[in-house]
Amino acid sequence: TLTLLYKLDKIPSPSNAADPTSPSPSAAYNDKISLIRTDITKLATDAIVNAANESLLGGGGVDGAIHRAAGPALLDECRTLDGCDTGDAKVTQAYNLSCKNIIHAVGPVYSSRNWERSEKMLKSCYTKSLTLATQNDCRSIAFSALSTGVYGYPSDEAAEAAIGAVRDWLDEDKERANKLDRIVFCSFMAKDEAAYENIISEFFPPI
Ligand code: AR6
Repeated sequence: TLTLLYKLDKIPSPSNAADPTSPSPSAAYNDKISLIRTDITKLATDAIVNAANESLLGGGGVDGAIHRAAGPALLDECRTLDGCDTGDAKVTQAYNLSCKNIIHAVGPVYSSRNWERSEKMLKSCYTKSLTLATQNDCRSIAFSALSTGVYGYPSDEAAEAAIGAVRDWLDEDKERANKLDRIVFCSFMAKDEAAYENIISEFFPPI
């Protein structure tokens, strides 16, 4: 299934990736990034990221789809986690899903009056999820478009925060970045896919 993701890449692979003298650090991570529009429960990345709520006890949207596909044992494990703060994430097993772990991230309910807090919380979901993935030996991760459904985050702003946070996390610690081979932004609605496509080259410029 990872092969399938590579085929669906919307970003050209760096043509000079094998050249160690190539001075293009800002593009060095392009071959790790994928955009895909699909049902995230079908992906076989090591980790998938759920758009959960603070109870971690399930809900609608992608959360409902993940709980249905994973089976009731997921809820049993979630009950032991004592919820999760907004902007944070917790990890579980994946039960009947093809991935190894589910990372349950709690995005903010969008507030236009307090967009700075919304952005900080959303970015925090992405960076905490990436760190959790590496701590759990996951080499690939697929994010759902956190907060862009019921929680009302505008797609363009959410895509910018999401991709920007991933870029910052990769740049922060190169050794840690190399623990991840693939980071997938998985959208479900055309509006979210378009938002990612519009902004991706700002953070991962084509070479
Ligand atoms: N695969 C991938 N993405 C999906 C899927 C799917 N199967 N289904 C929906 N999406 P939402 P939120 C997209 O509403 O805004 C829940 O009740 C969807 O198009 O699921 O963070 C939780 O329990 C959208 O882009 O999550 C919380 O209470 C994205 O997933 C609350 O909703 C997120 O939409 C969280 O709201």
